Amino acid sequence: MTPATNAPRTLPRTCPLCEAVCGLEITIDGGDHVTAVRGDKADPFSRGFICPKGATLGQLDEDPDRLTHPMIRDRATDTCRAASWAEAFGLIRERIPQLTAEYGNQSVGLYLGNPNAHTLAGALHVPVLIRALATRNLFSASTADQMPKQVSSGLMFGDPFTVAVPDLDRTDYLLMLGANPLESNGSLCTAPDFPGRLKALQQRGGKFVVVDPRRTRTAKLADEHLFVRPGSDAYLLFGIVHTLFARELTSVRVDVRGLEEVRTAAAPFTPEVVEERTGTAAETVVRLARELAGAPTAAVYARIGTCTAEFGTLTQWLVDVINVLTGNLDSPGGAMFANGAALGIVRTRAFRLGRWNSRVRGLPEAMGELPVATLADEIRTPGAGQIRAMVTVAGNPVLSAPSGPRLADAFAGLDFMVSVDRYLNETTRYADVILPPPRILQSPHYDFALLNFAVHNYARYSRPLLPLGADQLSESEIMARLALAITGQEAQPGVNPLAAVDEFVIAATLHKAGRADRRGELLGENSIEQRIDLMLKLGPYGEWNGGTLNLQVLLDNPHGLDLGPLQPRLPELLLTASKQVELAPEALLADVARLHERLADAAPAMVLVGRRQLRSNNSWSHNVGPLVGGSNRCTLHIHPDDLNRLGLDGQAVVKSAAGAITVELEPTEDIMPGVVSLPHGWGHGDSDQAVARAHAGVNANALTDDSLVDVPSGNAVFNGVPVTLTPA
Ligand SMILES: Nc1nc2c(c(=O)[nH]1)N[C@H]1C(S)=C(S)[C@@H](COP(=O)(O)OP(=O)(O)OC[C@H]3O[C@@H](n4cnc5c(=O)[nH]c(N)nc54)[C@H](O)[C@@H]3O)O[C@H]1N2
Ligand SMILES: Nc1nc2c(c(=O)[nH]1)N[C@H]1C(S)=C(S)[C@@H](COP(=O)(O)OP(=O)(O)OC[C@H]3O[C@@H](n4cnc5c(=O)[nH]c(N)nc54)[C@H](O)[C@@H]3O)O[C@H]1N2
Ligand code: SF4
Ligand SMILES: [Mo]
Repeated sequence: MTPATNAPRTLPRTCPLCEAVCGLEITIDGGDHVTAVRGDKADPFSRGFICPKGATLGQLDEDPDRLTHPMIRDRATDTCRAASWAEAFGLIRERIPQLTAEYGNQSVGLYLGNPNAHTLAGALHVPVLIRALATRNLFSASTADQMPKQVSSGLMFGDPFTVAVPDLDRTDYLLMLGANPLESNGSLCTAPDFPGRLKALQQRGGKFVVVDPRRTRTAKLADEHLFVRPGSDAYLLFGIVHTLFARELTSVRVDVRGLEEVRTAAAPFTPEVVEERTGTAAETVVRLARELAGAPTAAVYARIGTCTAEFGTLTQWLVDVINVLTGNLDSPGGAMFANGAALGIVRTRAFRLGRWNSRVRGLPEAMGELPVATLADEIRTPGAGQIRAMVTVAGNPVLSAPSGPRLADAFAGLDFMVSVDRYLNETTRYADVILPPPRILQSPHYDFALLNFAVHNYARYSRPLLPLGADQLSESEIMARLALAITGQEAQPGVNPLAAVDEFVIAATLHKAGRADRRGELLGENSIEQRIDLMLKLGPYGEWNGGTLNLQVLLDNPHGLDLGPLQPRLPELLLTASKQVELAPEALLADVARLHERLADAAPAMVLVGRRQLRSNNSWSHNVGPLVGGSNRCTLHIHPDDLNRLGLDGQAVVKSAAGAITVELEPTEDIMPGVVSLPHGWGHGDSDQAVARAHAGVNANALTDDSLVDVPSGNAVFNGVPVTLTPA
């Protein structure tokens, strides 16, 4: 790649691995080898914080098992060989248009994985691919993750991206459910050094309470930890809402509609009813309500443990209902809305749910997507509109989607599959063509998505630290070329397809902004930078919007730019028809009946939940030596009482409605009796990645069941899955 002619250098760059967006200082030798990664002390947001994943970013980036050339699979022998870009795109250009000509656009499905939220290509150039495919069979990790929050925000505020985050640095009281930021570093709450921010909360006299069926590292730091039966958070939060009304503790400070409807909906969920279902004592429910109402400022925050559950959307809704009822929504120290610096998609119409439905199960569309829990159905069920080919970008749904092995079977039966991925892995092994992105350090970085969920307004742009090699394409260019190939087109000689895409977007954006004559003023080395400059200039701090921000300002501040604490943003943000916060959206009130009905069902004797591990990153960090082993192993946490009661030792067979696996047991007092926990992203037994194969683990999603979803959002259910355990 780069000849070793440079002097060693240390350069700043944002870490792209998780939502904490830490600033890093990366030392590179004379060539392209990373010799050290440290936290960037000059970053005003992360202030030098780094975790073990960030510290090993160089090893991940230089992983000898990563793909460096396009790969083409020979179906007869099921072997992959390196190919040229021309051959790879040529094959796609031959196969996909054939399928769409015969079976229509719906015959090609698209799955977008988590790293798309962390790459510039994911934000700026995946949309081109979506437009080229023009398929309703669009799926992503969002419906295995945060869709319930986005649906609830969409219904309450009119925009699914208007997501309130706890004002972590100023709050006096934080009630946190189903999140473990000491391991995950936070999610839908961009907060580098989350642990330090929680300690600061305590040091300034505040309190934080964790609700989790496991006594996590976060729970141990907390002032109080409450065990909760998996999947029962909506009852707990309804109990708090009930109490706020019953004891006249409400102090609503934003303009809302539907207060009485919420009071009525909460009426049946008395603290006593809640105790029965959640295991949380009635007086604790009442005390939590009093503490939330009485604290000078307070915020409720609930994350993946509560999203990927049977009542995910109701839970997320109730979080914001409580934030409203206690006078903390959009108020400093409460739950607030960040103001990202880059102009995003300008929405003018209120969010609508279920504009169309999935073909096989009739599940509702949300944000243009269908639930990943029905992807296998759409591939396997014959008929008009059946998916016959797939494109996956930065995803590993065989390990990350519910009923993963069923999805693997479905992929195996496809006519054609293309994956854009760093690795040949559990998912991409079914692809006919794999297109590899370049190294992380060869890619530019700006957190278009995550900075809209930050606990402090901030912006940072990183140029690529290393140039592309002669035979490499940027991931953005891969998207542009893939979009062409899918529509049967070839790049015109002398035309860079990426620049053409960017030019189109720039022209349209300038036109919409009434600045068509300003094209010549855009700064930047290439069309991507010019797009960023444009989004910054038109953004809330932008030079073309009464402010000073543009690309040059970020280039002059390579360690990041502090844009100040969160500010109240209502009512301007509201896109609801009423221009009020919709506290009781019909689609959610309708789902309360389901919650109520479930009260009559007996709770299962044993349920499965997930967990994240500090040195793990979903499914794709297990090939980095220093990250695997020790505490980072794929074991089933089980309470010793359950272990003894069931006569288990060493390993157990875990069975669910969806499947069975044999797994190593790890007894711990830190989990509720009646609950077992298995991390996801493991199951690398057949992997070509040597380190990952040696630490294979098992696929937790062989147990999760794709027939179960959170009804309003269609989100997958990973927590509270009924299981039985028997000796292995
Ligand atoms: N049981 C259970 N299942 C879960 C969860 C759980 O808690 N429990 N969590 C869910 C959640 S929150 C999520 S977000 C999903 C994640 O689900 P996915 O996004 O499907 O899975 P990842 O493991 O993140 O896989 C990312 C893939 O992208 C590739 N990759 C990495 N960087 C890049 C890049 O820059 N470009 C490209 N093109 N590829 C790249 C990796 O090699 C890997 O194949 O899993 C979900 N699944
Ligand atoms: N180190 C590391 N960091 C990561 C990731 C990773 O894989 N590893 N993944 C990233 C991704 S994609 C995401 S989305 C975020 C997620 O970030 P977090 O939301 O913080 O995710 P977890 O650490 O899995 O914490 C979820 C907690 O929910 C608990 N839980 C399970 N079921 C229930 C329930 O029914 N009710 C309640 N109240 N709690 C429950 C689990 O025991 C667990 O402790 O993390 C990101 N950061
Ligand atoms: S916390 Fe997240 S962003 Fe920060 S260094 Fe670790 S992986 Fe990177
Ligand atoms: Mo996620």
